[in-house]
This record gives sequence, C-alpha cells and structure tokens, in this order.
Amino acid sequence: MKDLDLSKGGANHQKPKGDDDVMTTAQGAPVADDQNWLKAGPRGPSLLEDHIAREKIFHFDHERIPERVVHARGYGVHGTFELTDPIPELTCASALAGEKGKKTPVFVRFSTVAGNKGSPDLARDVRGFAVKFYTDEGNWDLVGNNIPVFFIQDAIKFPDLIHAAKPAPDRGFPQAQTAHDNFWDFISLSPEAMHMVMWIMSDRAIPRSFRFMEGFGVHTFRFVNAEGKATFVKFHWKPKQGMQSVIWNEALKINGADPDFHRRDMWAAIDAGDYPQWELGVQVFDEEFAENFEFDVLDATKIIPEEQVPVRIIGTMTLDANVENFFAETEQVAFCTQNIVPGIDFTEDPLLQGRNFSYLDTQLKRLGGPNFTHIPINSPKCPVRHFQQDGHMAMQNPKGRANYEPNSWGEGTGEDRGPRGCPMRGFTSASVAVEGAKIRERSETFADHYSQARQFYISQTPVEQTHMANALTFELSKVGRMDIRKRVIGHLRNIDEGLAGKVCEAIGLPEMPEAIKPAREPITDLPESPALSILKNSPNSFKGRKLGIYIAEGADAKVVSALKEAATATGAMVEIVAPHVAGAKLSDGTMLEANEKIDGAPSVVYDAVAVVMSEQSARRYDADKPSIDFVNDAFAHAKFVAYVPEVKPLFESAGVWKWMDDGFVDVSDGSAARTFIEKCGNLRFWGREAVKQD
Ligand code: HDD
Repeated sequence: MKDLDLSKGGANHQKPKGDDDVMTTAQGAPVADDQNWLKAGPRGPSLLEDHIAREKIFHFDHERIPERVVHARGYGVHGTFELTDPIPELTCASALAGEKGKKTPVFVRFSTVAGNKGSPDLARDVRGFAVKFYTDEGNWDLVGNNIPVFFIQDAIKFPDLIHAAKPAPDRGFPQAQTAHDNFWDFISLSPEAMHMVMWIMSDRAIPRSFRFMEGFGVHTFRFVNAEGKATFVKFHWKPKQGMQSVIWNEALKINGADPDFHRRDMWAAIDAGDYPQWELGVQVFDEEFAENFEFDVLDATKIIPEEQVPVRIIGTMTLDANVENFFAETEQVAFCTQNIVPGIDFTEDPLLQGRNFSYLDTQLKRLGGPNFTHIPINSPKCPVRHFQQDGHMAMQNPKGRANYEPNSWGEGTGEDRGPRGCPMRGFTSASVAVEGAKIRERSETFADHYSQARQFYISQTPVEQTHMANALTFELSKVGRMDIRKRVIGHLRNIDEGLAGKVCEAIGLPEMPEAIKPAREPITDLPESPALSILKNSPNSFKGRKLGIYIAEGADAKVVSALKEAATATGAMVEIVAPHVAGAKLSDGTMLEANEKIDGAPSVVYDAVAVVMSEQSARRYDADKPSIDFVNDAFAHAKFVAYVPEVKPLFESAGVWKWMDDGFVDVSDGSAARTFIEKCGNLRFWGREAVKQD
C-alpha cells in the first residue's frame, strides 16, 4: 500500500509488471493514461480528439443488452451429466444411449420469472431450471421449471399471462410479485391456471436454494430409438441434496438481508467444493397409456403422478464450476426449446409448439443477430458444418468457395464441397400421422381444471396446507378489487371447500362466494400423491445446510468448537456471527474472527442457529434489536436452536425463554453438539408451528 500515489487522479500510481500487463485500446494500441481525458491545459476543455477516452466511453455506453422478457434474473453454472443407465431401446440421443458412464458437459441457468434483473431472489415465483447439454450430436436444451405444470395451455396466451404478472404498466409496480390486481384478475378468468396456482401458493415457490429444488421438463416429449420407434417421455430432475423451502415471513426478510441469497448460495457451495447433484429421471409411456389416462398428456397443466408412472433414473448431473464471467456466460446463454437432437422430438403440446417459435425469436432481439451460436457459451462442442454465412458478428464463416448446394465442388477439383444431409445419422421427426381442419379451438380433453389442483392440495402435509392458505390470504389481501378476491375463492371451492373456507375467513369475507361453474366436473377421488409434498420427502440430513453461530465476548470456546466440528462433520457450512466483524474473545482468551456482524446476518439466512455467549454478554445485548430479532425469528421460523443457559437474559427479552421446546438444545455439555446437529437433519421443528396455529 505504501507506494500508492493517488496524485494526478490516480493515473500513474501503478506500473505494469511486464509486457503482458500493458493496457491497450480495443484495437491493441498501448495506452499511457486512461484516467485523464486529453485537455487543452490542465483546467481547459476536454478535447474530442482523445480517441482513447472516446473509445472507453463509447464501449461503456453500449454495455447493456435487453434483459430477458421473462426469467431476467438468473444464475448460471457449469457441470457434467453422467449417464448411469443407458436407454438405447428408447432413444438414440447420444447423451442418453451411449455407454454407461458417458459424460456430457452442461450449462444450467436457474432463474425467477417475473422480476427484473435486479429483483430479489426470494420472490414468490416459479424458478426456471434450464439445462443446455453440449452433446456430441448437437446442443439439446431442456428448458424447464421447478414446477411440473404451467399456468396456460396454449402459447398464444403467454403475453397476456406475463403482462398480468409483471408490474402494472401505468405505475410500474409491484416488482417481482404476483400479489396484485392484474395477476389475480387474469388468473381468476383463466380456470386452466388453477393447478399451477396451487403449486405457486405452496412452498415450492420459495425454495431455500436452487440446490434444494426439483426440476421438470414440464411437457410431454417424444423419445425416438434407432429403429424409429417413438415413446412419450416426461423429464424430471431430482436433487440429491433433498428438497427444502423457506417460510414466507422468512422470504420477506431474506430479500432485505441478502437479495442475492440464491445466487450467493450456489456460488458459495461450488466454491467450497460442495457440488450439487441432480438425478435425471424419465417417465416413459406409450400411446395406449396416453389414451387411457384421465387427462390429456399434451396438456401442460397436468402431471402424470409418479405413483402411476414411476420415474426411472438414468443419469446424474453434477454442477462443479462457477462462471468466470457473468455476462459472457449467464447473460449471453441462449436457451431454445427447439434445440433438440436426434432421438428426442416434440409432441403436439400447444404450449411447446409456441415456445419453439418464441425462444429463437427472442435471442435475435437480445443478442443482436442470428450468429449467437458463435458466442462460446452457445457454441456446440461438436463439429458444426452448414452453409449459413454472414450476418452481424459472424465469427465462424465456412471456408472455401462452396456456400450453396447442390454443388459439384470436390468432384475431382480438390476443393471442399461442404457438408451434405445424412438420412442415416441426421435428425428425423418421429413419424406421427396428423390430420385435422384448421381451427382455433381448445380440445375438450383439456377441460378439467380442478381435479389435479385438488390432488396437489390433499397430498400436502397439514403444515404445507396451512402455508398455502396463508399464501393465498397474503396475495388476495394485496388485491384491491373485491370481485377479483371473490372470483378466486369461487375457484378454490372447486378444489377444496376447507381451503376456500379458510381463505374466505382470513380475508374477512362475510360469506362464501358462489363456486365457479366448471367447464367439466372435477374428479374428486383422485388419490393422494405423496411425491408432491416437500415435507413427506424430507432429506433427513443437515448436509449442505448452514449453521450460524452467534458469539459474543466470553463465549465458551469448547462449545463453539464442538458445534463447528459436529456441523462440518455432517457436511454443513458454519458461519460465525458476532456483535463486531472483528469477532469476539472466547472463554479461553483466543480471538475468534466473525464472518458477519450481527446486523448483516439475521437468523433468516441460516438453516439453524446457535447462540453462545457469557451471561455478561447476554445482558449487554438483551436490548440490542438485531440480537433480539436473531433469536426471535429463529423461534418464529421453527428453526432448531442450540444455546447455553447463560444466554437467558437475551432469550428472555426476545420473548422465547418460556416457550423453549424440543427444538432448543442446551449444548453447554460439548457432546450435545452432535445431538443438536442430528436434530437439525429434520431441517425445521414443525411442531412449533402447529402449536402456534392451535
Ligand atoms: Fe419460457 C425464458 C421456462 C413457457 C417464452 N422460459 C424461459 C426460461 C425458462 C423458461 C427456464 C429462461 C431460460 C434462460 O435461463 O435463459 N417457459 C418455461 C417453461 C414454460 C415456458 C417451463 C412452460 C412449460 N416461455 C413459455 C411460453 C413462451 C415462453 C409459452 C412463449 C410463447 N421463455 C420465453 C421467452 C424467454 C423464456 C420469451 C425469455 C428469455 C428467453 O426466452 O431466452 O422466449
């Protein structure tokens, strides 16, 4: 630091270390000073002549590209897909039909849908789960979500859906929220959205982390094998880390404490070598099943319950590298549902058909021309040969004279004639007979909008059902128009009278609105599907989760180290929180540095917390608002809490001392730390929520 000379606008304080270190213009010409604009005298006007300044400002002026019209906020990571159970009998797609252990590089972008690029991560929203497989037969994009169904059945409604969900056009708010009139107006007039509404009002829409959520291809696709035989398929990503979500009140607070919570979590896990993994599963079924199934397999508002068609696991995806440049990779990656490879084909799902137009089209606007496949993140990693040429930013124009076909170059001329289509290896559409008069009509088989919505609701645990009722209440309480609130409850009555009643009461309607007349009578006896609940599929492990230990002066050193040891041994991360970022002096006189100051690390950013300090410190901080909130929120959000008895003054002023239940563990005897971490494997002490609700 001592040689830093900040005079002359800081321009000359650092010298290049060698030739490689010399700054140049974008044209490669060495630059002497890029901190002072060329002027007519030190106090004179700036000269337009300064080509270095102009180039710098010109480039800066053009740094932004249009953000994605949906899914603007996202985070991308690299990884590998490993095939564990090849399925050549079903598909000739090389990534899925190759030898066991075959590896295919992938790039995955997770996102929220409604918010802009700078919106907070914990919005109540669907999460995008888009995977680009760089297969040796071309790029295959599986552009899915963390929810297996969608709001609408026909792509032509997508602009309406998104207009309604985004900020109202006159006032430009609310940002990244569905809790407003426009959204619920549209939804309540689109009964097909009801199944999806159940999912977004569930905890699935507030995941704890991208690492702890499932992914779905949503649509029914086709597999095609080497003999040309086609089968239907739905794709599933199952997180090896297990599923986990946060509580709504927690989400609201996380958005304030750390709006980057999800991207930071992913970055930190990969940076620490704790690589998240998902299993790729397929639900495969034939025409006969499709014909007998209660719903239309082409309808993206329906699932096929896993209990009806089991998910067969065929591979594992490991995400193990963060991006090196966010813009070049995460921002410029261009997913297109039309990117499929031989062995995979579309179905006639009207949502998928429309998507196949929209994605390619939008990349032209976003990335500025047809050559976005020349950008490294979008380039296939297999050979690319075609006669496409020129256009903005062309970087891989074919060489030689032949830029058309048919041509006779190469016939003894020694020149490259360019590529030719290959019926044996090339993509061929599944041979499916289609006929029909041109018509703008929705199939009758798409008309049941409530049965699976009900199935989803009854498959949840009581805790999850309560969260759904609370979410609906929150959202409808933000809707100004009474008729819209009533219409939503009118739909809920077709799903579950109990749920409709709870929401009706919670928003203070004096009487239940009339049920909406369904287009088709719902099937009321669909069985529960346990696979749809997060809590019924809890991982029972604290691995990959985060413990926050709040320490202050005099904290018992043995207890702190026992907690750290027990947490790390189970594969969890630990952060030390203290009143000062410098840390605190422990009972043995050592100084323990903190990762965070208490004001910046409320308990909402941890999966479980511990509070370890001397009685004197507990008295010192018993009127400190961030300290009180730390304890109080951990209690309110049903977290497991480790403590030592000396913290009583703080816990008393946080109002939790007399309510301490089995979710609290006294760890003053160091060996209890392990018991505490084992308990944390349950992720939450849900019993506490149940008591509060009674
Ligand atoms: Fe979409 C982006 C997922 C319906 C039009 N969509 C986008 C992304 C995901 C999805 C994950 C972000 C990709 C990325 O990270 O770059 N979209 C879905 C799913 C849908 C769906 C699972 C229903 C099953 N989408 C859908 C429809 C349309 C679009 C019906 C239009 C008719 N989606 C787009 C888009 C976006 C997009 C406008 C914006 C940015 C982009 O494509 O690259 O074209």
